[in-house]
Amino acid sequence: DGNDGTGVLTRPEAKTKKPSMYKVLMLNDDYTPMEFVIEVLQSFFRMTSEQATEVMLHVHHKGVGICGIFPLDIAETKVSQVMSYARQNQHPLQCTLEKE
Ligand code: TYC
Repeated sequence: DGNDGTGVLTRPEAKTKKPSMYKVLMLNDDYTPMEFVIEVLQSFFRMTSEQATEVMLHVHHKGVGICGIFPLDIAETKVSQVMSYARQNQHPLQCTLEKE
């Protein structure tokens, strides 16, 4: 198969190829309440209140943080859900995607 000279024809790496993964990022702003960000992280990313608080504070201090890493379709759905929920509640919270 070109790797070990045994002429084996199977290519396990081709069969087990993983999908590209995407980071869902949360961006800081000056207006969205901390409690709202924590609620979003718990509702849409299945975090405990402790995990959600940790991620929210990281974003608050560093400007950006990772909510999770997902296949593209899931990541896109998470971003839409967060953006829609933030808009419904009139918060400027921004969420975006980045290829891992
Ligand atoms: N900076 C916001 C505040 O002081 C809190 C906040 C944290 C907003 C994380 C957005 O993604 C965010 N109320």
